[in-house]
Amino acid sequence: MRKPRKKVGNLLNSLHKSGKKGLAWLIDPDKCQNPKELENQFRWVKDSGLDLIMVGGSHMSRDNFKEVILSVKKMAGEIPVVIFPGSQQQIVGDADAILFLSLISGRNPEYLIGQQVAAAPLVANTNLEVLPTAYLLVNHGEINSVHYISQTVPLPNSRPELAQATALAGKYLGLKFFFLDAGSGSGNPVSTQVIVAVREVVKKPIIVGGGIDSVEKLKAAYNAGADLIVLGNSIEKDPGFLARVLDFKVWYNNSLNVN
Ligand code: 1GP
Repeated sequence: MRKPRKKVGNLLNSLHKSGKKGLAWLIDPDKCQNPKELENQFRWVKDSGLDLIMVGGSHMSRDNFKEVILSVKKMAGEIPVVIFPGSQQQIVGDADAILFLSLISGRNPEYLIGQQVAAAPLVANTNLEVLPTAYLLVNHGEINSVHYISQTVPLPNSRPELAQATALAGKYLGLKFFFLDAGSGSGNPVSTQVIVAVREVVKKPIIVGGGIDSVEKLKAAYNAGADLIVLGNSIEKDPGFLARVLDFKVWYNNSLNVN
């Protein structure tokens, strides 16, 4: 088996080390009726400065995962395409990397280790770069698809010390990337207090997503210590939002003087 280049891990680590902020677009394959259309509509993305494209979803009612990955790869050009798997069914070797997640905010063994055991031999047969990632669901108590499907409750936004302890446990377990997610389409994103608390104890890349639908929310998450922000629903609703936040990211990084 060929060893994949550590392209995405290096990219996330260099964002974190430089202080530069990154942006990822999450595509939910279940919402892709026609992947070719997506490819045509977003041809401009390959030259846009977007850092990553993630593909995945907590619930799949279509059998189109590989087809979507292939279309997204064509659209992405040099931008890495990363699988953000909702289950072991979302593993194909045509992407560049996979977030190998453990849902450590939950207490469901199936999402802590069960799916991972089933997925590991499938991943080993690909050239996917594996990104060992602590996955923490955090929000205002809303139950979104991801909570329902995983049968776990989110960490409360109002208790940053619980998120901090959970992230610290992930760090001591050796996980290398940390994803704080409020859940797709969440009414409230992960609180800045939670991001700050996790940032205090984790000197690794922190990815934040869920319910970020304005430049103000994006900026607040960056200021709190997020290295990479993931946007899904806001781009589905308004594709122009992607271009606006990309402009903002350039402005923000220039203002930090870390380029
Ligand atoms: C969901 O973090 C992602 O897992 C993105 O969420 O769709 O709310 O942007 P949104």
